[in-house]
Amino acid sequence: MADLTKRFPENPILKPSDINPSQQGMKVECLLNPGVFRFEGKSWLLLRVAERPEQKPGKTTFPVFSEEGTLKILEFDNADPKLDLSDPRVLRHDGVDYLTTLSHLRLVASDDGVTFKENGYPPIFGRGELETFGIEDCRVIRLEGSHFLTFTQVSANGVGVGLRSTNNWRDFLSHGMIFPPHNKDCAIFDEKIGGKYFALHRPSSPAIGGNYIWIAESPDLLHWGNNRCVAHSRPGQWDSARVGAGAAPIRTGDGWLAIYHGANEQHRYCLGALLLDLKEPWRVLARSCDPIMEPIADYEKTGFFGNVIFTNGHLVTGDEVTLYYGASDSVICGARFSIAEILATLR
Ligand code: MAN
Repeated sequence: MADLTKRFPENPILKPSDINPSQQGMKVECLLNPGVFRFEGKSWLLLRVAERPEQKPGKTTFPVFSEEGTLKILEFDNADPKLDLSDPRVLRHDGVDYLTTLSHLRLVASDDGVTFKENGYPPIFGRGELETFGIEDCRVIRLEGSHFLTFTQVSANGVGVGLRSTNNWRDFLSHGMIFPPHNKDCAIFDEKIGGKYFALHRPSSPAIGGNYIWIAESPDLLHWGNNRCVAHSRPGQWDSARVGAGAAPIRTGDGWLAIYHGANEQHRYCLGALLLDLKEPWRVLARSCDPIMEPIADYEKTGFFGNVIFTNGHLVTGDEVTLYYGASDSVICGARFSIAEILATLR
């Protein structure tokens, strides 16, 4: 089946060479998975910028932050028998895992939703012992006059979900880690339901269970409880290995439309959708059988990590969702969907 998307003809709209490195000695290797929001009459992307030094022949060189926030460069010899380089995103040395790049978040703005440029707002870096390997894949919502950011925090302690808030995108309040390891893909609903905040999140259970979408509720955005499992990966299907929420679910007359990513054992990432009950959002009313979007364009099939479409940001105008996504973990792209068309495919 052809997917339901109208891709931007301008895709990719941003590539690594469009963004300056955060400091001398770093190279922007990949742009990925932007958070999306409106602010001061413009559309904004909060890009994930993945950097490392230019690679030297025979060596693998990558940056990490110390707990104090200084950048350290680590280097391994590719001939080292203790080094495992089988995944371009992660390396393992002597049983210890690292990321091959260090990610921070960068703001770009646009008047037309297609041409995005940096305009003087500061980059957002990982800080402290829970973010020494960087911060990634940020969801942004607006609630009660502030923007709230949920993002993946990575360090040798594990992978969890951090929360920060801001009123002006220059000063940030850190609310710490709200979902401890292993957890990522946290999308807070952008309105309260029955007087409570709700968030989709994705714990990983290595033995019994798997990489499933869960929902939690909170009185204050900081303390989350009453966790329930919402959606499993589905053996033998396109989302057989892992599923994870995209951006905040979209309120429709039929329920909350939650766009999610699903990957199979070959790490092919597609998008699908869930329809959640408006009042009891832990109840799934319907789900995509086939993906609503698959990696079929060249820029989605080849890159730093090919065959990946990953979204954590969109803007909604009436029936139209303008979805922004990372393609092949390399470049930023956009696509448009009709909400009614997605709903019509759910079973
Ligand atoms: C994980 C995350 C994403 C990334 C995909 C595909 O789900 O690290 O950031 O885009 O893998 O590599």
